[in-house]
Amino acid sequence: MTHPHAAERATTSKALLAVLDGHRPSRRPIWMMRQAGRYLPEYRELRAQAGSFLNLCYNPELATEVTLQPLKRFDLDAAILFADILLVPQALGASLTFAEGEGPVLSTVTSDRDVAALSLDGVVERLSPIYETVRRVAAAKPSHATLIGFCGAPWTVASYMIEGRGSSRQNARLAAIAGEPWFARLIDILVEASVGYLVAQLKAGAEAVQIFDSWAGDLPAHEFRRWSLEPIRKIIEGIRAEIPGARVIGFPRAAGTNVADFAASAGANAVGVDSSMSVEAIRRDVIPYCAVQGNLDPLQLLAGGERLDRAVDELVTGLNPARHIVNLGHGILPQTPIDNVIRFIERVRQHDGA
Ligand code: 1CP
Repeated sequence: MTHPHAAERATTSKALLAVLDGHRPSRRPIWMMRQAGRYLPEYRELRAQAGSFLNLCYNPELATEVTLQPLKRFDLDAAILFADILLVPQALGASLTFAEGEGPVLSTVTSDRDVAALSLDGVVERLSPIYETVRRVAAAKPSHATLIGFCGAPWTVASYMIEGRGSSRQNARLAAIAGEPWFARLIDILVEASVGYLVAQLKAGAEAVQIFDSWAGDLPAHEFRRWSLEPIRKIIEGIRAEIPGARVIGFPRAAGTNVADFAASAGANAVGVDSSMSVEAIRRDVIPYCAVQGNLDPLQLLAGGERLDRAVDELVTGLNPARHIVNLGHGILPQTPIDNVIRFIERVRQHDGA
């Protein structure tokens, strides 16, 4: 049996999907992590209107508008669903608030009893406003743009659940390294919830999904394999058991020399890499296995000027366009001047057809 994307695979004119499928794109696909966000005045306005960040996430009408804001201003190849990785723990039963200027605050999970209190029952359904946003964006976005859904990777999400905030990962690292049984169970729960959540996003119209492991760099090598790579590999396998050919981007941020292992065995169509990785290391560790996404330093984008042009030139000329999704090494910073974003995208476009 041919899989559902078979026809599209051969003929897609969407640059980002072409690269995920291993083809040469019509132009270099570009998007930016956190492209919908505080550096845009129109985001800040809607965010104020919604009252809180979580209200914005759960309001399909406003979340759709926010998702599309960067595509109205810039010549981008993807829209990323506006939501947050911490909605999954909330749907599992954790309490979640975003303290103004402080970031997320969650109830903590540090024992068998805390893990037993989490509920996988109905978790996918509780996130249904998110799928409504996906459906609306899929219907409204420009046709050349790809809609990317996402979730956090089990390790990164577990670290927020264990610490209750984003500032430290000491207790989470200890639980992982000590091999606590409740920690292993928490990871399994997050794998299962993430499969259901991403399958629902794909069925609602997401054309690819990204799994963010923002804190993958905190794990020593063998723990990385066990708690970052292996759960992500299982999520990808679980998604494809339901949706054969589903396209997935893995982002094991700051994983250093573990990136090669990840690229070879996670099963992702592309691997996102942070800005510390040189073009030579990307060619050696990622390109033999899959496409790469990245990795301009967000501070280089913020700084702008001719050095930004040179950094773009080095990145783009160093990588085969059939294997490269142009992006940052991490999320765009709120202070980034909009003119620098325009300059970045124009500079990449100058290389198309060259
Ligand atoms: O006040 C505000 O407006 C909230 C700021 C904000 C935004 C715009 C947060 C709070 N989350 C988001 C949206 C978001 N988060 C998106 C969708 C939009 C897009 O990418 O354009 C995505 C994909 C995320 C993912 C996310 N949330 C990650 C993984 C990526 C990364 O940046 O490493 C993480 C770690 C979070 C947690 C989170 N959400 C928000 C904050 C302040 C934090 C904590 C970050 C930290 O601990 O440093």
